[in-house]
Amino acid sequence: MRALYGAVRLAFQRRVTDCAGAGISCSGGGQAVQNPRAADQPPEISSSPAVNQVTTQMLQLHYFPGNASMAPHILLEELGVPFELKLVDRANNAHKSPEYLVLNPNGLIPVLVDGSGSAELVLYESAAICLHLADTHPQAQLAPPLGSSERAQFYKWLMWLTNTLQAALIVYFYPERWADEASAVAQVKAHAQSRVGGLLDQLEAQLAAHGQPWLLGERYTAVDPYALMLCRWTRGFERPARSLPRLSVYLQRMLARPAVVRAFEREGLAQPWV
Ligand SMILES: N[C@@H](CCC(=O)N[C@@H](CS)C(=O)NCC(=O)O)C(=O)O
Repeated sequence: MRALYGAVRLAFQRRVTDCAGAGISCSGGGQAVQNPRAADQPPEISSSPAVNQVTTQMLQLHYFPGNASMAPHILLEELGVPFELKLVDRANNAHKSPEYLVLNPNGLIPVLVDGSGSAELVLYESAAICLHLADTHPQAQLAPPLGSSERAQFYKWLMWLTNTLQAALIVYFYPERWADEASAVAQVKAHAQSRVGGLLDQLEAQLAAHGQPWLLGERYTAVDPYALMLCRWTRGFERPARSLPRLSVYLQRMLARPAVVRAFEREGLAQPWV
């Protein structure tokens, strides 16, 4: 029975998925969406791919494959700590349900629930979750030392990714929120795609400027999975991130990390991943 659940779920996730793909997108609009866990739902995925647990882990990530939950998911895999993935049923608008709105009044994915402190922490905004995971696991060195100029650059890039690149991508995926007429919606989408193109050039220039493996330079930090997540969303663009020479090598380097592979596989994302 479990094998059947797995096959159905995988088939679903191959067909639909992330913000950039056909089917379910960040907008939730477009084609009708199937519910991967509609009938006889299997338990939530546990942190161990081998064992599906129903017990509550101290860290719970509310996610949807390929969505803005991907950067925190990769970081959780990098940390190697126990956590639980809770699939948000976008097909049934679960992210707009009263229960979910208690967790995130914006009705957006992701949410992290962290029960490791004295009081349970409920946190939304992907970048904030990434910062929290880096702060609470200093041994993993996912952020440069506090007060250093590298730390300042780390803040700059994380804010740029979430406020500038992600914001432009969100306009691309939700153009109907910015215009009514079909032609105007198409125009908004085209402008957003063109703006994202210029922003990808900035990422390319940053990699060219230091010639090092990761976005900040020598050191892999929390901004890297964030950049991967957003670059992946451009997969369907006329000029996707993978078409820029340095970004292409960088994305392949990211995809070679075991934690990244684990996250993509557990989300059931089909190849090509970028
Ligand atoms: N700034 C938010 C944006 C999150 C976001 O837009 N998530 C999308 C999925 S990629 C979503 O939940 N969309 C549903 C909607 O807009 O109704 C974050 O980074 O957490």
